[in-house]
Amino acid sequence: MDMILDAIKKASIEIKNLIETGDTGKSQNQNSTGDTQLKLDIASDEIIESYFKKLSNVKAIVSEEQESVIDINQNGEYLIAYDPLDGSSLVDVNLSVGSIYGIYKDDFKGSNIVASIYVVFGPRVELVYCDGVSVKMFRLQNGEFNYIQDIKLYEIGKLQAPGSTQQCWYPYHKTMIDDFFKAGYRLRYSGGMVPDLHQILLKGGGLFSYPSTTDLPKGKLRQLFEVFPFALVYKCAGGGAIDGKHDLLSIKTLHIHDTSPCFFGSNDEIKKVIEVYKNNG
Ligand code: P6P
Repeated sequence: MDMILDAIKKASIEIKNLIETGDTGKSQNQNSTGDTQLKLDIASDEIIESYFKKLSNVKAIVSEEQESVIDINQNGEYLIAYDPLDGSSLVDVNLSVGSIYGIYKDDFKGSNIVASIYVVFGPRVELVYCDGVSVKMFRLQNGEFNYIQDIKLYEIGKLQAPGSTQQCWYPYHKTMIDDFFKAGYRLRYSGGMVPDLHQILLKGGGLFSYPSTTDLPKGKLRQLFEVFPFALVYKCAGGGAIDGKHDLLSIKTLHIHDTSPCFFGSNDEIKKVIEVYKNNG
């Protein structure tokens, strides 16, 4: 795992430089889910893939920016699914973005995830590593990633990050979101999954939701390289991660670009979601 972590650190330093100086324009290409790819998406993906291709312990990789699985080394121990630059369109308005990595063994599915890493490119570059037990944060300082702290969630939080288009929410979901705000939760939503989830973790708790909606019944966020990596982080930080009814790491993956409705949060908030969704959705 150290070789993978080291490769991600080196790739992240190159991606940081790319964000600061690269072309943020659109490419002529679309990714597998039909999103127009930004030049930053493609360039970040190329950087990461170039590092992973050198690792003897990596069997195959899956990227949000590429249609199919890429075989690396048939004797490799690990499978990696990654989103090279999630929320890349936010770079144009100078908001934080991030990379997300899920490390799997034997098969690309939630129950086989063994570690996750995400990197936040914001005022500071921070890397969070979850080995399935603890959640550790590192900060880029003078070219090195230095350990800063372990991350733990309180049983209840204060922040709410309600994703997707509100007009497409089901009534029971809208009522639940409104009830959290009536209880005094503060709205914290930038449209970037990585900084939005990182903020809730560092502030001790709350709820991030990207539900099933009338326009996206299976949600928007991808299982292998967005949902499952953060599900592992939130569970290891002492919180929960569900699709409304089930533990996210127990759901089935039929295709490498499958999505899932998702809720990440402190235990008290997750219990409230389960209460609302047990008779709905
Ligand atoms: P919406 C960014 O495009 C992204 O994939 C995630 O980073 C983010 O949480 C979500 O989409 C935002 O989607 O529909 O709320 O704008």
